[in-house]
Amino acid sequence: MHRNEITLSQEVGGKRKIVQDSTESVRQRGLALNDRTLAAISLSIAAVERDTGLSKDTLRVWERRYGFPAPARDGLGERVYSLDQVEKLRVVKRLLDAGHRPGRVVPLPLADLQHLADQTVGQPQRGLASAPASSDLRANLALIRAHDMTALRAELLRLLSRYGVGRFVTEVVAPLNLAVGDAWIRGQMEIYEEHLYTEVLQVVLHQAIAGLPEPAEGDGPRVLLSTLPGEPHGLGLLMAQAVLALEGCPCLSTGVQTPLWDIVLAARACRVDIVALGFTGCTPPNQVVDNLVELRAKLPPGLALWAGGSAPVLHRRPIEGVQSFATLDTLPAEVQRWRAARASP
Ligand code: B12
Repeated sequence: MHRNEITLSQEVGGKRKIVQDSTESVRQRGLALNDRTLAAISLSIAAVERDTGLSKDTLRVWERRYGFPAPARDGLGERVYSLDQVEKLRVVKRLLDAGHRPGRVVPLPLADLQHLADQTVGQPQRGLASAPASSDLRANLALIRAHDMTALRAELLRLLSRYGVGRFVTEVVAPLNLAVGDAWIRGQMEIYEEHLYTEVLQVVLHQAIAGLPEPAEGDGPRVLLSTLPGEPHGLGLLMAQAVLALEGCPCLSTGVQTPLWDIVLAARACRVDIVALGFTGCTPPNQVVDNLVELRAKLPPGLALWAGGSAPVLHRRPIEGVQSFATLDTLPAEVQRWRAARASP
């Protein structure tokens, strides 16, 4: 069966009819379906695994440990899950991805889970309310939800030319990222919509960077940007690259998930002064620290190692030989500091 496909059994003209459908389209057409039809929808454990990203083992363990999910059994004694249970599992999965523990979230009723999702993202309009161009951002969010990527690109390019690269990155893109992430936690945005958004934003940020003057020969610091394996988020990195390029730094990016040893090789071959990495909370804290300690030991002592992003561990306590950045605001001053240190004998 195709991904997310489920079995709908409907009574049609007195006969039982089996219909294959996806949970996505059932959700979208939900209002058109009557309660009897919805009650008849059931998913196999394999379909639930595909739909939620929760493994069959996890589903069975939770059933034993927390009494949820509580699947019915079909004629063959196999587990079958109602649409309501799958909806709740999707919310649970989002909260787990955002860092909550199963013991805390799985036993909660759906209303409490939704409340927890709201608390997890903080203020209801976190990203939007703080942005000077909040009405523009609301419009951009609506374009993502409408899947109008052509209009989104045009709108972002308009904001880029209105605010300039620096303000565009910190005042338009940063709050929009927060708003998109929050919408996903709340279940108002799907992962494929995050992908659509990322693709458009990458094009616009690359265009912004390409439009900046080339650094003069001999300008520094030369910066190599990347993320390590396990960290798929590259927008923070691209935003950092835009700010660095605006400061006149020659930048090289290997994109996301470059093996540690390749970063060492690239840093040496490209004669960079700084290696700059991005981390979100998706990379386990121990992995962040271990990787940074290992990389620090493998890089020449004179080469700076910068680490930015929302991974909490970066900002908890300093890692020797690593400079951490919680936002992009301090980046220009740090570039100046690097230049001043190089200029002084
Ligand atoms: C787009 C996006 C995706 C895209 C990424 C595509 C890509 N090529 O980048 C896709 C769809 C692939 C994705 C996947 C996932 N994502 Co995602 N994603 C996002 C989103 C909306 C923006 C991504 C991003 O790059 N953020 C990172 C940067 C822009 O933000 P930042 O870390 O706060 O960094 C700031 C500064 O620190 C600085 N900075 C960042 N890096 C650097 C580097 C340097 C050198 C410097 C100086 C500064 C700096 O710049 C930023 C300024 O705003 C965020 C929402 C958010 N709030 O960020 C979620 C988010 C990061 N994703 C999240 C999650 C949970 C996931 C998934 C597990 C599930 C999902 N949402 O699909 C998977 C990961 C799968 C895996 N293999 O691990 C969570 C992480 C939660 C946590 N535990 O911390 C977030 C925060 C959403 C949320 N609100 O929960 N995601």
